[in-house]
Amino acid sequence: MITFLPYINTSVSTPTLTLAHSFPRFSHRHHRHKMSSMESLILQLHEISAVKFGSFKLKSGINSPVYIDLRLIISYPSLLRHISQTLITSIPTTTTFDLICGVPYTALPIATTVSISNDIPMVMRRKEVKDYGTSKAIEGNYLKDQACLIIEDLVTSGASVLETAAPLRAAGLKVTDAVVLIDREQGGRENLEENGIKLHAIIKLSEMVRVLRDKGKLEEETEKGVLRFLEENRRVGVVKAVEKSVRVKSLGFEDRAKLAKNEMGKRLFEVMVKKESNLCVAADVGTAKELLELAEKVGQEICMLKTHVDILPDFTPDFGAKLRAIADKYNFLIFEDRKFADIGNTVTMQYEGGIFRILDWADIVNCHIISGPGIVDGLKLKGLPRGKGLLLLAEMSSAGNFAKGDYTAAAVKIAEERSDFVMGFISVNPASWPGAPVNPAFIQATPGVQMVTGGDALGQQYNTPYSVIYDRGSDIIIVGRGIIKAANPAQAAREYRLQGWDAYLAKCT
Ligand code: S5P
Repeated sequence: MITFLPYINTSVSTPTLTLAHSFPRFSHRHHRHKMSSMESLILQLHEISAVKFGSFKLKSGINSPVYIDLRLIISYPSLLRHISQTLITSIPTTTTFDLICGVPYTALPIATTVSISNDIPMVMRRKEVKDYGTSKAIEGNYLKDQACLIIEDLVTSGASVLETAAPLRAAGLKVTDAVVLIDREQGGRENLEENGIKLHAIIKLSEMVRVLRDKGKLEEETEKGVLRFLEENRRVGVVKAVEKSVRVKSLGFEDRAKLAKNEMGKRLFEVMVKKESNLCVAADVGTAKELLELAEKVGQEICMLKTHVDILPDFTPDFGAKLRAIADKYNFLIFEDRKFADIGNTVTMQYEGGIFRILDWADIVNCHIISGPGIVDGLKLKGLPRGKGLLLLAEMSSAGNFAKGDYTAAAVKIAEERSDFVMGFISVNPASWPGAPVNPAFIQATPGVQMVTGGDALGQQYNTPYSVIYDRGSDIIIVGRGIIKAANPAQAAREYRLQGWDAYLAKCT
């Protein structure tokens, strides 16, 4: 029978309660006994053989001289309690949260123990649900914008934490922190940081081997072998880890340019490749003057500039030519977000006429399909002979919108039947569409993007560049206020471009 070292828990404090929404928020005091508690944990984990030394193949495909199997801890209730208390008391006081969520499956009992002994509500992520858009992906009660702390047993690349963070974020929860029992120090911290998640680790693998060596549980040779391994495998790509388990490599934009039937779609793919940019800036500024200034500032970073020309009080007939000059200088396409919605005959006139004469200067326009396929035929009549492209609004980013299910499927059908003019979709989660991935000849462009998830007061809902491109299967991030309201829009555009492009590369490598 195994005897454990004494349970060290004298400094555990009750959670600080402050009201956030209708649930209490939690933060935690310090852990006076961190070192001794940590050492004691390490020894106990070693004693139950949750830590093994030898040669083991990891989920990420690499061979490791150390293997950690924390599933065993459920057989040792006092150890499970010890781990749970140490985890929760190790989080900095500045970190507040409303809920906790364990990464399935090993961390579920840990999260449950934390929940019941600290009276913190828990939510659970259903591993088998693929569609993050439905509330069923997350079990339990929660409110939008509540902060959720992720609890994990072991982090290597951080892929599992990200797989849990994505549906939580998609459900409107804020995920900014994760606490883990053991950090294998193989890039998880960095990968998570890049995705806006701070990792709090109780035990680092290098510390663990040092403690075991100090306590005479490990040969010097073994310790050296593990430390060498860590040195040589500092970064396990999060992508590789995710791909191995759930993903198929996506086709690159170069190949998709060849598949595109619409000329403007082909050109957009080519611009994206050339500029290494899948960023579209939504230039929703107050005047035409500001818009042209913004286009100069962000031109270098974008593949496409999106306009709402009907909001510009100082619009003049030469606006189109001026914007075209900037677009040519920086090699980006102009997308007038007109959202046509009328019958075919009316939209032909709206496209071509009026004071805006959109057809003269916009490379791309979009339309709803609420009126049926005739709207596409109408726009095509005018646009196709002039080499233009059309995006169909298959989904929308705003809360409570009706563009889903059969409506989205109808948009795909209309696009397939008119792929000489339709170049793609405005979408939110194309990876969740029935039959996904849809025809790669089509481009997916997604609005509702900011560096952190959330929304505005009028129903807009935001996802991060990574989650939009990588998890939700889109191609282009459309960013408005995240860039135009930034202190330095040029720099913000650069940051969004890098994030968007990294996420694209992650899908294709
Ligand atoms: O569903 C949609 C479709 C579009 S085109 N949701 C959207 O937000 N848009 C547009 O994207 C919207 O009109 C705005 O120009 C931009 C989002 O701006 P942001 O400031 O919220 O990033």
